[in-house]
This record gives sequence, structure tokens and C-alpha cells, in this order.
Amino acid sequence: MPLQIVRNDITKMKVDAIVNAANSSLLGGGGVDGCIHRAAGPELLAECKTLGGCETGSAKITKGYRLPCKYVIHAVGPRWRDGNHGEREKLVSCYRTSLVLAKEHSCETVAFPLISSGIYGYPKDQALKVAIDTISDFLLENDMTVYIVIFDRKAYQISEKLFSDIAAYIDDTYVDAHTDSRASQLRRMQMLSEEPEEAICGAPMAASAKSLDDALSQIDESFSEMLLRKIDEKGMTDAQCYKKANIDRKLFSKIRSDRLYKPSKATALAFAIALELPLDETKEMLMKAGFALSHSNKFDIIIEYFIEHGNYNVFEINEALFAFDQSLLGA
Ligand code: AR6
Repeated sequence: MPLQIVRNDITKMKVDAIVNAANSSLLGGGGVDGCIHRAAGPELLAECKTLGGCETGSAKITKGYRLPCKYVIHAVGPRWRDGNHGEREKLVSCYRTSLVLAKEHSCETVAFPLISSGIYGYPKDQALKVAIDTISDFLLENDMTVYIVIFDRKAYQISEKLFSDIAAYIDDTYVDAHTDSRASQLRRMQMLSEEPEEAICGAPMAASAKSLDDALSQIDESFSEMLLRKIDEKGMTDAQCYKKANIDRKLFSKIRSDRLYKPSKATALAFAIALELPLDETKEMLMKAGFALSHSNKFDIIIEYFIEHGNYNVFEINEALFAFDQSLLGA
């Protein structure tokens, strides 16, 4: 999954580079800056002193010293005033400059905090959107795994309206799936009492059953075949599809070259979402990978909610999954 949102302390991330939300002096401060300097040790400040500061919207790189990462990229985010003072452009530029620096230093994995969203006051939901948009743009052209590290839960909250809509949808769907009407209870009891013994023990195989070879020769289109067919039908390129699904290129080539490849459920769903399949085709694609969407499971209901509402944005779906403590879509 090229872009992942995780909850952690960034100083614990085992990646090639972590990004620091610094100020233009680059000489340390509070928030994540303070945490990073404390964990890296005094050598980090010594190197920072040699850099001559950094402009807002830009970034500079140092070694990671006692941190588990090779590099620290010090990015200077904008202070939030009212949103009309170029704050967004400067924040976008922070992420871009940091990603370019990481690439120049051959980093394959990079972790960002939500720059500017603490002491600098950038509204957290907007800061998250800028981070997701800018990083996913960069990942369309570059192979890298990028983590957005969320420290406090509040930073990653979908709007109250969306949260309550999804919560209501989960409630309704759970209720439908778990309420047995009186009529269906009776029907089931009747069926059980009438069921012939062999139906319960398993019917003996019919003498005329097809040979195993015959049966296997009629094997259906596989998951991989359906995926490639749908990509063609949608007029997408492979890269457009796996990037939109937030799936990395290596995993996609594995699926492409092995017609019987069995993806995980999250991967299969990420492709269905990237292809913007309606619910019935999503279910068909999942079935080919050996899975189903069930109403006994919050993860599945949330996915269903988004498909029913025609919202196929993997990142927004992941925000909602995160809000409901579910695992995220992707590899
Ligand atoms: N790991 C991940 N995220 C963290 C951590 C951590 N250990 N600690 C805080 N955050 P902030 P800014 C989150 O204030 O708004 C400093 O004094 C935090 O919850 O660290 O860019 C600098 O020197 C918030 O969401 O940075 C500057 O003067 C996000 O990191 C100024 O603060 C950024 O919050 C920069 O302010």
C-alpha cells in the first residue's frame, strides 16, 4: 500500500526518513519537533545548526542519529491565519519538497506527521486533506511507501455528519441481518423438522456426477482474469488502476502474472473500488478471490455504504474505516 495512514509516535517509525514539522530556525521547538530532537540526541541539533535555517514551505535533510530512521527531513509548515494567506500552497510545497528530498536520497519509505496541524494551528481535517492529496499526486509518478502518522485521534476524524450517516447505515444493516422475523423463524423450524436425514448428513454423490477432470476444465474466470478484463473495459491502464487502488506495482505484477493468484480481501476490494464497480460486480470479484461481503461485519458494511453512495475514493473510505477502528483497504 503506497500511502498508509497509521497511528503512532513518529519517532518510533522504522522507515528510511521521517519528516519533522520544524520552524524556520531549524533549532528545535515543541510538538513533534521536540519529540524528534529528544529521541535523536544532541547530534541532531549540532547538524541543524550548520544548515542556516529554512524558508516556510521548504525542507532540509539531516541524518537520523539515535532514531531508527536514516534521515530526518525538516519541513517548515505555514502558520494558519485565516486560509487566505497562501497557507495551502505553502503546505503543499512542504510535502512536495520533502518527498523530492527523500527521493534524491533514495528513500523507499517515508513517514510524515500532519505538518502545521498542531502549534501552527492549521485545521486538522484540512491539513490531512492537503497531505493525502499531495502525497497521492507524487505517488502517481514515483514508487515509494509513504506513511501519514497520526498522533492524536482527533486529527483523523471524518465529519460528524458522515460518521453518523455511516453509523446509522451500520445499525440498519446489522438490524436487517440479525433480526429474524417471526415468519422466518417459523419457516426455519419447519424446514428443520421436515429435512430428510440425508440432507443433514450430506447427500451421497450422484452416480452420474461428472468426472473431476470435467469439472475442473470448466473452471470460471479467475480473479486475476476478471481484474484485467475490467481494467480493459474501463479503458484504464494497469498503472492507473493499481495506483488508484493504492496497491504497489510489485503486488500488481504478481497478480497479473499468476492467473490463480489469491489476493487478500482488502486487496480485492481495493481493486473493485478503483474500478468503481457497482455492488453486484464487487461481490462477484470478491467471490472470485474466495470472499464475500457480509452484513455481520462493520468493515463490509462500511464498504457497502460507500459503494451504494457512489463514493470510490480509497482514501476517504480508509478515513471512515479508521474512524470505526477497522483495518484499511489495500495490500
Ligand atoms: N508523532 C507524530 N505526530 C506528532 C507527535 C509525534 N511524536 N507529536 C506531535 N505530533 P506540531 P506544527 C502531531 O505542533 O503545527 C514546533 O515548536 C501533532 O498532534 O508538532 O507544524 C516547531 O518548532 C500535530 O498533529 O507542529 C514549530 O515552531 C502534528 O504533529 C511549530 O511547533 C504537528 O504539530 C510547528 O508547528
